[in-house]
Amino acid sequence: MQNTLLIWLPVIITLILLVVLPIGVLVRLRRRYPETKWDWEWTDTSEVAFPKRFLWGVATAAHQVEGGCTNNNWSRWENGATTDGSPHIKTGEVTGGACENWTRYPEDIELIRELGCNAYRMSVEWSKIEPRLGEFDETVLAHYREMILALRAAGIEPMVTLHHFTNPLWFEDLGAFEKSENIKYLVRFSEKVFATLRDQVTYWCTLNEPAVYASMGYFMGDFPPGKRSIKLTGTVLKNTLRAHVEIYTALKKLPGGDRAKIGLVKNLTQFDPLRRTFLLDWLIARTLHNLFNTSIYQFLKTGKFLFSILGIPIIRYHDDRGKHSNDFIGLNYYSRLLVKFGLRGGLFKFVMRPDDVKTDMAYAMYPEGIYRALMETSGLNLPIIITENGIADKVDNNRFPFIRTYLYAVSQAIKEGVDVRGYFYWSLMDNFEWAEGYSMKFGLYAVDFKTQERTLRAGSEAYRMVIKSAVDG
Ligand code: GCO
Repeated sequence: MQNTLLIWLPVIITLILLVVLPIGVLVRLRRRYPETKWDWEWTDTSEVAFPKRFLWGVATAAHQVEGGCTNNNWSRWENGATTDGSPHIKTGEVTGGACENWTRYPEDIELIRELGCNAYRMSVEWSKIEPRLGEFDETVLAHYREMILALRAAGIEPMVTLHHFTNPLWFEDLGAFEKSENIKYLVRFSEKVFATLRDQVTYWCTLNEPAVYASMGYFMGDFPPGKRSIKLTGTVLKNTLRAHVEIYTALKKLPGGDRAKIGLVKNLTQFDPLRRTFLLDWLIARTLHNLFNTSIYQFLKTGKFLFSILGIPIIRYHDDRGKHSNDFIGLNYYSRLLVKFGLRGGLFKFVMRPDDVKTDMAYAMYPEGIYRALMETSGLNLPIIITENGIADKVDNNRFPFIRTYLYAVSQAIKEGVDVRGYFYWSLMDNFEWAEGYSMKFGLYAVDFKTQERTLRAGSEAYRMVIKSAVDG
């Protein structure tokens, strides 16, 4: 009897380790993280309901639309090339005049009104306001104040983003967010802008997408400064979150700070396993989701930031103020990424399924994902404002169904009790899409960059219709 046990024991242990345990883990993972797929053939996307006092907006960012952003980390990056000589911007373009929104903003405000929008999210360009360390250009601040007053005069609620990926060259050359001692410069800049606009601006976004800024600039290397280090990525992400807390704390102390509604803007991209019965796909997907989504939400919930891989901590940081650093959370949502493990090409790659409806960017439409993102974000117990959602669609085939299906999914989350206060479509008009140059057409209005003519796309009608029916009731 004892010999039989000794012979069979290793076999039993092996079976448990290689079969029973993995199956148990898979069952738990599939149950805890369902993929959510709806049958759109049988869904009436006109069945939507939104709160009466809802922000219906469009979003842009200074560097992408204004023109004349010539002294920041991106203008230098756009004129640079990788070690093999290929340009940093895939199309070889530079921002240049962009949409000339710096001078054409009165016309653009009219376009916002014609959509039926009551809100507009924009950013202010740090390198124009503070071209040299400590030197603030009052004419630039006055220009932004004129823009805000014009929005107000048009009955449009402004939302101002203080940091949207771009840094003045002097800040970049000091090491930007690689060094925590540089955070004070962004705080001082934020206080200066707040003092200029606080009587007109209620909604403030501190930093746009810290995880995208950190991962694209310090891990993928596709954004400036083009570094590739997981440790630096964690450090920069930590310091951008510290900057968010410091800005929130500083602005709340200023006159008008108590009335201001201030929040961080988080891009939530789900990382899902391509093969839901394959543990390695799950392992990588959950690791990426924890690094770039959960680590930030945990900090905003608990004040504890843990940037770790397979339980091995890379960066730890603790600041209890993190728990109380938002009056709302800005959510940017586009899609999810399907992860496929592979030994070739760096352990994993992002893939799409044959039946996916592809966008012009390297991801597919996935309206159920904004529902999932809202449910996950509601765990912060904060009002949510969708600060970006849109599609790059040059031929305008999918813009109409994109808007209808994603807004249906938002409405479903609201029906289930998620506190959504507004929705800003990305973007008002075609603009400079960072490393993609001008190739990606996100605009509700197409822009002819030779003539600067704006033309409303047919697919954009969906947004006007939804706003009209929501506002008219
Ligand atoms: C971002 C930025 C925007 C982009 C938009 C489309 O998420 O990268 O906030 O500036 O242009 O999201 O990719």
